[in-house]
This record gives sequence, C-alpha cells and structure tokens, in this order.
Amino acid sequence: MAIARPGGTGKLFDKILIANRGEIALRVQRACRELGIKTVVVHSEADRDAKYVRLADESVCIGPPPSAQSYLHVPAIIAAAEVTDAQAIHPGYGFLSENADFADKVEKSGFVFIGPRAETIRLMGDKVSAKTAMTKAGVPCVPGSEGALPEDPKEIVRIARTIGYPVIIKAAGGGGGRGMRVVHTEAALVPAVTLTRGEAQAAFGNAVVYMEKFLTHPRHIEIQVLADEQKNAVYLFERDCSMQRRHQKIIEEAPAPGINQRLLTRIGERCVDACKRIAYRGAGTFEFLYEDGQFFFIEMNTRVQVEHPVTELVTGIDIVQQQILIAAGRKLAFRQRDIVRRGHAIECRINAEDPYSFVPSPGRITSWHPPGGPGIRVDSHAYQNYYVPPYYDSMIGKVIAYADTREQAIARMRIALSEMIVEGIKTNIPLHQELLLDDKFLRGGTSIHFLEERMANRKA
Ligand code: MV4
Repeated sequence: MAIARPGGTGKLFDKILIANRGEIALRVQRACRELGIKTVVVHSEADRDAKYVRLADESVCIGPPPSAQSYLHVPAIIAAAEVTDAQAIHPGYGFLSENADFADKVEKSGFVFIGPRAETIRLMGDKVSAKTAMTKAGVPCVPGSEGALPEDPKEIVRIARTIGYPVIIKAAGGGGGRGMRVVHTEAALVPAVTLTRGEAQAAFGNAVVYMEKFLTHPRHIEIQVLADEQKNAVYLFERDCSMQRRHQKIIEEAPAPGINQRLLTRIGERCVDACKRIAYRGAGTFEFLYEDGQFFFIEMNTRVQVEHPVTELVTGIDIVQQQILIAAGRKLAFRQRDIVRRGHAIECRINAEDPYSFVPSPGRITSWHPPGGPGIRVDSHAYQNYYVPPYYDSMIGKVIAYADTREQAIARMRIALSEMIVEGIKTNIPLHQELLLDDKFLRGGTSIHFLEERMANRKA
C-alpha cells in the first residue's frame, strides 16, 4: 500500500501516535503540539496516571506493565493507531525505535513511521553490514576483519595477526555494548570467538561475529545528522558522550572539548555523504571512537537519542520537530552553511537510583522542585507525587545547561543541581555534583573509562 506522506509545503499530519513513555513521550508531545498536531499516547497499566498521558489528546492502554506486553507489543500499538485514526507513529528511543520489522509493519498498515526506511534500520542494525556500508561511503572505521569472521580458525588467527593485539570480537547482531569480547593473546583468540558466537546466537539469533583492533582509551564522540526524502542531508555537529558506566551515558555535552574543528568538519562531511549514498531519512547518529587524534566509526543509531537536547541548544534546531517534518515529506528548510553552532551545552541524566551503588530506586516522588533560570532546560515527565514505576529505565529526566562557554555551562549546571530537590526516592544528583567538581572532568576530554575507574578508586 502506498503511504500517504503529506509532502510539499501543505498540511502536516492531523494526529501522531507516540509509541513510548516517560520524558521522551512528553518531548514528542510538545513537538506535536507546537506544530498543531493532535497526539495519541499509548501506555501500560503502570503509566496510566502519568501526567503526560492526561495531557495527550487521546490515550490508549495497551497492556500490563512489563514492556514485552505493552511498549513492545506491536499488534496492540498498531490497533491503537487504527482505532484513534492516527496517521503517523513516533517511536521515541529504546523499545521499538530501531526495530525494522516494526517500521515495516507500521508502513504496511498504512501509517507513516517517523524514522528511516525499514531497510535502512535493518542495514544499520546488522553491525557488519553497517560497517561495510560506511567503509564504502568513505567514513573511517576501526581497522578489523573485512566483514564477518570466517569459520576457519587459521584464518581467524591470521586476521588477528594482521590487526595486532589486543582485538575485540563483536556480534553483528549486537551493538550498544552487547555481545563483545576483548582478546589480548593468540592463545585466547579462537576460544573467545567460539564463546562470542555462541552468546550471539543465543542473544540475537545470529552467530555472525567480526573483529576489530581494540582501542584502549577512546572517547565516545557522535555526530548528529538530519536527512530528508529529497536526499538533502546536514550534520548538526558532534556530542561527547564519554561519561558513561556499563554503556549507560550519564553526562553528554556539545561541542566535544579539545577536538580539532577542521577534523570534525571533515568527519561531519563524510557522514553527510554517507547519508546521501544510503538515502538516509530522518534524524540519525554516527557513533565514533576518538583516540589519539583519529575518528573511527563503530555504529549508527537510526533514532532520536536521549542526549539530543545538547545539540538543539547549540544549533537552535528542534530535532524532534525536524523528524516530524521529514516524515511528512518536507524538504529540509536549511542548508549546511545556514547552521551556526554557538555556545556550549551539558546534559545530566537524572536517574532514580542510588548515586554510588547504582541500584534502582523506584517509588513515589514526595517533593519535586526542578531548577530554572538562564540557560537551564529540564526535560522530565516527573512531578510531585509521581510514582516512578519499577518496570522501566530509571531515568526520570534530564537537566541541560547552556551558556557561551563550557565553564559557564558547568557553573550553571552546578547551580541548577543545587536548586533541584527530589524527595521520596534516591537520585544520582549527588554523583553529578561530584563529577562537576572533578579536575579531570573540568579539563575535558576524559575517556570512556573515566567514570568506572573513578568509582573503583572511590571505593578503594
Ligand atoms: C570498541 C571499544 C574499543 N575498541 N571497539 C561499546 C559499545 C559499542 N557501541 C561499542 N563499544 C566499544 N567498542 C573497539 N574496536 C570500546 C567500546 C566501549 C565503549 C564504547 C563507547 C562508549 C562506551 C564504551 C564502554 C566500553 C567499551
């Protein structure tokens, strides 16, 4: 069936269904409202009383609290779009946002999927095909096997010798830190490949693995892109997302401190070329490892990301609004040279968890006083008396500080967090406050290992 993409400069959608929860459901709802689009929120029984559910024009309960029976339950979501007569579905992040079969099902059911084509999601979901596509498009990748590893152990040993140890074995079906194993010696290589294959088969139903040189102290830098259906593409510069623990980012910032602007421009242009070559559509993120002055592509995310606000603040571009406009078939209204980056933005993810053990802390929020003032943005669905359900991610919101310089943005963030009061549950605010005083963080440019090493030293 042909998809009714409104196109041109005329009408957008009348109604969008938001297939997500929490702060991003509210964020998407705000973008819809600004465009005069009505919203349908689907929710589980656990999110029935959430304020953003009441704020939506319509809401549909799609199942019990566990995600598998609600936010991941495709037939219920499609049925909700049908009964409410929505025209498009925004998947947010997580859940079904990078599920190619869902995107396919949405479009085959006659709705617009607000995101890339299903085949693009599939291409990027397979990390081997993603890397091959990027290599072809001229995006620099981590040195490694050309595609999947062969079966022959001798061949595997030969490839590792060419790359040089340490190497990392990654599952083609993995990503985001799942299905990887670092190998330091030849003796450990073949057993490690066998183990990773087995785990990959069990976890992703795909035993394909590939090999890369293991970078020991990289930073995680990502490039935000937007591309329309007319093959126009732009990059919205970079974000530094190195402050993470167990693949959960906690602080992100833009720009990335201390990286050569000309190099970044070159990488950004490569990403834009790649978007055009694969006919990318929508918002996307190219993830890179950055080590010793070089960028290496690792993965592409085909969704809006949690940390999109830092890019919005330094570019003035509403990324969620752009996703909707692109999905409606509109041409990008700006070119690369029209995009000016200004100032510095930092985001602290506020999680309902113990700040030092990281154990989740769901429950009722008895006091909620979000910060404000110049340069402060709070993206959160929480409020006084909100109950943080135990079933989902522990993130309850994001505080984003913007100022002319990194130092001023950090100063504003410190003030913001000192004003912020959350009672009834534990949050990671004290951890953020500590990090915002850390000399190494203040100098900028810490690696992906910084937080875990710091937490280990803290215990010692
Ligand atoms: C790597 C790497 C070092 N060398 N690849 C982890 C998540 C997934 N997106 C890729 N990951 C890594 N790939 C090579 N060749 C180190 C990581 C890695 C990491 C990357 C980004 C952010 C946090 C990380 C934490 C641990 C390991």
